[in-house]
Amino acid sequence: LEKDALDSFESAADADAVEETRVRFLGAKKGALKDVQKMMGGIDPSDRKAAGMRLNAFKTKLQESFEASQSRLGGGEASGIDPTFDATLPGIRPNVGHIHPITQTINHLMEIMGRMGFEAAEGPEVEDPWHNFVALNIPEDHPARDPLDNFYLATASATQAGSEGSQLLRSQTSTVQIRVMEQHQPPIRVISLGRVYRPDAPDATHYPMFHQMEGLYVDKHVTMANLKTVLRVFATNYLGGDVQIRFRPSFFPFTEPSVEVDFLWNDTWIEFGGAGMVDPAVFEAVGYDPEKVSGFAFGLGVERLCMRRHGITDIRDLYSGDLRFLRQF
Ligand code: FA5
Repeated sequence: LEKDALDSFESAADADAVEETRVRFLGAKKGALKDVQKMMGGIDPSDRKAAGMRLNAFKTKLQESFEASQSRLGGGEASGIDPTFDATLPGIRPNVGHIHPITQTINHLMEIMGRMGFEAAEGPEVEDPWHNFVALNIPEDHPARDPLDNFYLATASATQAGSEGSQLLRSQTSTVQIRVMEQHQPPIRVISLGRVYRPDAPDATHYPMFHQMEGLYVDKHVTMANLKTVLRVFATNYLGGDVQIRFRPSFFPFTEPSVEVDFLWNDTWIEFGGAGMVDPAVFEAVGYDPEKVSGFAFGLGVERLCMRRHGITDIRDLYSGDLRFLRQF
């Protein structure tokens, strides 16, 4: 058996032959060495020790012969390839990230509004009181400018929070309306999607940082009927044909008349945003003639839209960073 085994290892011409020989002699189940081991049980106990030693020596010899043939053929440990490496085992899937549900929502909203001819516009998140308040007809003593309701920046140049030279994280995307109108003449048809910040206590529907979709349409003879149609078409496209939408009279300093926009959700009306006809004072602030143009504007909460569409019941889930939640989108 020994000669047969050693000859076989020596004459093996390729890795397959070496492996075949290994299985034949050293195989854990049916190898010849196993048969010899089984015979040990029948040996007289007084001879068993000597027989065991011989068997071990034989096993080592076979193992050495096997390794020698492996390295002769350039395989095995001698070649630096881990002999336990198995190329057929399934691999470990790398963790690949994906787009956050709010970014997905933003892309979707831009696509829907784009089909209605609205182009995307952007503005900075750090704003001055002119764009966040003054040009939007929000006077100095208005409660919306209260330092307790805004994140004013503690910059070196900042004078008193809320006054002329101060800076703040924008509290609404309506700032972009002003920036667009300052730089372009009508007709204007834009949307702006971005982050806004308010020191609101987090609960199921509020977060201190959230996103708004601002819309602005300025032309000759734009009416409230146009506003309602655009918002209805938008809501049907994003939330489905069966969505119910309601306009409630409201007040914003930068629109007149103003409405609040509600969608029916689980049998309750939920506020999604505000809208209205651009106030003549806003047109004057950007140098437009209110006698010659009219327009509508709206600002909707992006998180609430995303939540309504996907049945998310707590806004905080969106920002928890919990992968079990995020992987669902
Ligand atoms: C405004 O911010 C106005 N600028 C909207 C507007 C634009 C009116 C243009 C007229 C013309 P309001 O403060 O109501 O309005 O906020 C709009 C929406 O933002 C809310 O309806 C709500 O959907 C969302 N929102 C407000 N606060 C939070 C918050 N803390 N967390 C999440 N969403 C919020």
